[in-house]
Amino acid sequence: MTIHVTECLLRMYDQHHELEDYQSGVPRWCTGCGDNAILAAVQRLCRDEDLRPEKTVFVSGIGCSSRFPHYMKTYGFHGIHGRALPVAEGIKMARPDLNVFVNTGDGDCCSIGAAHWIHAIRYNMNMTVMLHDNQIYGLTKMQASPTSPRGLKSNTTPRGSYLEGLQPLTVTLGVQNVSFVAQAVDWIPEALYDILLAAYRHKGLSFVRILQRCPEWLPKMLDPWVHDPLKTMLLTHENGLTISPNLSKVYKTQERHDPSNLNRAREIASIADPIPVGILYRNPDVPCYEELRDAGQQRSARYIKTGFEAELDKFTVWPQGVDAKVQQNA
Ligand SMILES: Cc1ncc(C[n+]2csc(CCOP(=O)(O)OP(=O)(O)O)c2C)c(N)n1
Ligand code: SF4
Ligand SMILES: [Mg+2]
Repeated sequence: MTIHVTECLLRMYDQHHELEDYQSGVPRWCTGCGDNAILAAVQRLCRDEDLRPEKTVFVSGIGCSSRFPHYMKTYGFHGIHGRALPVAEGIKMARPDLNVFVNTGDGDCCSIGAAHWIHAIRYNMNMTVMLHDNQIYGLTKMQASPTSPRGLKSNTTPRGSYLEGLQPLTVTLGVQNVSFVAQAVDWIPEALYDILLAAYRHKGLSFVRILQRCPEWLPKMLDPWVHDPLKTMLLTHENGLTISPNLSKVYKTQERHDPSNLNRAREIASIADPIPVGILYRNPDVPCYEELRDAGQQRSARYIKTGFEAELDKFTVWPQGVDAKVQQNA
């Protein structure tokens, strides 16, 4: 097949995307909200990986962070509180060819959506899940979330929360079929970008917990870590995150961690101080549910209609005598 030069140029033009091709609207998040940094990293990733906007979908639940799809010029589904993951799985099942991203808050994922979270890890469908963990319910104005630290005073815990915060990484790493787990922080954009890129490129469900600042309700909570680079532990490895000399100069607390080591990943996951940043676990060999099920096979409208009608017919109350006639003709 010969392709004309103009057609070739047109195709190249069509396939190349700039940042603006992914930007939509003006984010309504508060100034200094960590969600802004996550959005910037994701838009850069889409541009650099040249993701086709019409082949890309962002799914969210409800919360400040769940406004994410509105700011991406791609397909999006701003869903129901806690239900981002099953919606994303449905999309992936019907259209495995799409790039599926999920943006979920700590309330959305770890509280009301906790059951879906566990099963989504087990199903291991190929998608990138970002947990925007600000350790509070932001949108509904400051209720404690499962990841809130012990002692946090909030509208639902006026005397301080009684329980230690749930650690999303240890939970995820404990689920059967887990295939990719990483941690990032919104205030180190270079590492955030590299981790999201590795997550996107992983085949399977990649779960990235991002510690995200909420200056509106918890203005100083993460300050000790933001202002003291020694309180961040970069996880480096040739099969994980390789960091630039500049970043290495600033963040001197480092551990060489091989992401294939699940036991060490589980130990690292429970470290709260210093905050581990990097890829904790990666296993590219875990099968994806959509492949096990041969998802996305094109079925004709007629095939679907016939199957649907057959299902409904099971519950039909036929007038007397008709039943036998139907059976004769069946
Ligand atoms: C079924 C249901 N229950 C409760 C709510 C109220 N609600 C909306 S957002 C939210 C919490 C959001 O917190 P989080 O997921 O951490 O997101 P953030 O706003 O912090 O980004 C709650 C409880 C709702 N919208 N729907
Ligand atoms: S309330 Fe918190 S999480 Fe919500 S937009 Fe403002 S800073 Fe961000
Ligand atoms: Mg939250």
